[in-house]
Amino acid sequence: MKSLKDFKVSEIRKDFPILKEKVNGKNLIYLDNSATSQKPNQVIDSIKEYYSKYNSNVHRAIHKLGEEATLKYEEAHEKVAKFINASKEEIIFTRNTTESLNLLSYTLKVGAKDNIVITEMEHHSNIVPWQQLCKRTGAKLRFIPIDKEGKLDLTKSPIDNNTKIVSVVHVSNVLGTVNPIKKICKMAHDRKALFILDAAQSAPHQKIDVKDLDVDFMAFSGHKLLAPTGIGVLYGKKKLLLSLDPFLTGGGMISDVSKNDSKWADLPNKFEAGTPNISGAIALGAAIDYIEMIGMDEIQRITKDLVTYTMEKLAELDNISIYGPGSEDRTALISFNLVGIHPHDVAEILDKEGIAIRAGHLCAKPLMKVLGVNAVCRISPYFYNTKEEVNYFVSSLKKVQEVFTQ
Ligand code: C6P
Repeated sequence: MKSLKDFKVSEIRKDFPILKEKVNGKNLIYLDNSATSQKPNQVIDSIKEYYSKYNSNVHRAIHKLGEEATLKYEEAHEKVAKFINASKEEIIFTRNTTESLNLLSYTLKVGAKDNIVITEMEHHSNIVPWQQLCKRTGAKLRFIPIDKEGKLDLTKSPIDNNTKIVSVVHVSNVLGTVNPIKKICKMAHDRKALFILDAAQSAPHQKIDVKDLDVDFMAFSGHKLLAPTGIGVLYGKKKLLLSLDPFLTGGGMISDVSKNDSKWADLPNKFEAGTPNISGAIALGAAIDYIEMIGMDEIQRITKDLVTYTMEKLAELDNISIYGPGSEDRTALISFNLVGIHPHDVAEILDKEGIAIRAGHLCAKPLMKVLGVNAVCRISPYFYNTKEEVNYFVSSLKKVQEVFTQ
């Protein structure tokens, strides 16, 4: 018999048209939400509405359509600001987490005697920009190591008086580990270093209060939280954003231009050069409305419950390695390997069953090296997934093992 909660999920699923699709002749079971989430009708409709009813540029036009587009675009800044407890001028729209982190790596200043601290569990987007900054300036890149469980070993933190930037992932896209951000942020601030949070994997799953965490900057992507691709967010404390030079220059980000000089526009426009992704920003606002309608606490509860359930079911399998900590310290996702079977083979066979998971190095090659593997399989449920889907996934994994042991 269906419980009230199951009923609610079945209602929620009706909002996501793609979940009715067949893949390889089978019902789609989408378990790759950490790569990108699916989109509800409310988000898809908001894009259609923009293009069919008030498509126009923002901050430029005197006409009615331009006014409406500008109003909705500004409203999107406000919704994102409220979502993370920031103010509107502290929200910069970018393309994604990667661009937000690059913006910082090109605008923050470090010198040859300084160091930048990240961790062994970072996504390439929170490694490569800092490597490049170090190459440009002579600064050193240092890593907080992970322990055997897949948690950060803060007793071995390299943060010192020469650390200028500490940039850390909130939830690892490989291990699912939820890091103790308040604690690491304080460690950075105690040494007068800036703290940057990569919230790409946490923003879709939990409430984030930038004031409570006291992070200086935070980056996340819209596409992992129900919004379209091509819209991302950089949050920054107002006084810090005011102190930085702009990243990209040109139209939309100036207050005055003469032949030889320019003055910057107020925040956030100073960091939003050129025509922005207007429909993407509006759709991100619609995605936030949807998340708030369901309730972030409820989303967190459903996903956490699914992750815990999946961990229990996977424990029934022989010859499986699961990476990262137990359910109490993780959220959102589970990476694993079936002994003797390449992750790409696992993903390919599951795909024939209509099940979408991710397999590969997950854009975290340094972490793969620490784990002693080249690749992993990853399942990442979201609040519209069900235990029935998890059951089918686990029984299909058992079949994969049978195929390879024949
Ligand atoms: N991780 C994954 O399947 P972009 O591509 O800019 O929207 O997000 C980059 C990024 C940054 N940090 C973390 C922790 C991430 O997980 C990601 C994206 C996807 O794991 C795509 S590789």
